[in-house]
Amino acid sequence: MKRVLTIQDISCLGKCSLTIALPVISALGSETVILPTAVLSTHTMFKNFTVKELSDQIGPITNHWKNEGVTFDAIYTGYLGTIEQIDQMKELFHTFRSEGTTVIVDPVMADNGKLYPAFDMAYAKKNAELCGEADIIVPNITEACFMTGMEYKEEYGRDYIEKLLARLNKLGAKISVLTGVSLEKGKTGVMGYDRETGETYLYQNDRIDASYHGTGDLFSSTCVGEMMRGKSWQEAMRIAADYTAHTIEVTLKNPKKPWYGVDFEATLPELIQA
Ligand code: PXL
Repeated sequence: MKRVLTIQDISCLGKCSLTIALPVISALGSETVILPTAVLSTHTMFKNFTVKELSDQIGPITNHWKNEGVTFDAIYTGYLGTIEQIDQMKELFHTFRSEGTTVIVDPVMADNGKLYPAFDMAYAKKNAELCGEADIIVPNITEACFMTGMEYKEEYGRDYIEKLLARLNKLGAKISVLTGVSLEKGKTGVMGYDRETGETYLYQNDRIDASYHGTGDLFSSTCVGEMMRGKSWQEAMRIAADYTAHTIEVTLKNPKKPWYGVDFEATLPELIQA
């Protein structure tokens, strides 16, 4: 069985970060080791959320694992809280990366042209450094713009996306994947570039006019789980894009849907069997 380490916050209520990554990656058949970066009462789209940083636990926890001789097939980072934690991640990659380890960085910090409440430009710059250490990065367009200094646009053509991908590629990851890419009216999806093969991959599915919190985490967690099930990065991205869109559709049909996240619990059985 593959063993995945995922490092993100625990938003106790909110269906995002670890409360998505742990069930999804486990359900896809990998042992999922978690390293919580902070505990929040809810994600940061709620008002009055509480936060307890766990930066001081990262050293002792990882030292213990090191002494136990633990190894990982994948290391996947999502929402991190501080610049200091990004430095801690670089050290962690250095400690636990071996030849067979795939490092996936989702530089969670922004969407729809704006940084999330906890972050600033210094954080974005630091996240760009972390992306340089990864095998695969999966930013959305907003995050890619903050990391590369490119202007954020709501309307764009293929040229803009190719330029953004080229700039992302310069950050240093082997594979750069942009999410939320819409190159045709009514469509949305992902575009990726593999610097080793020079291959570009575009996948678009039908755009659903709804924006939900945690869907980026659902996409990334599904990609990680599927790659660990032996899928290529392109196949994993396609499956994850379809699964995320399908889950939004199912959520929209639920008359009692929560505003703060998607009903992935309802769709997970289909993903496992697919
Ligand atoms: O889904 C991304 C995410 C993860 N964790 C926390 C967040 C967010 C997005 O806002 O607030 C705490």
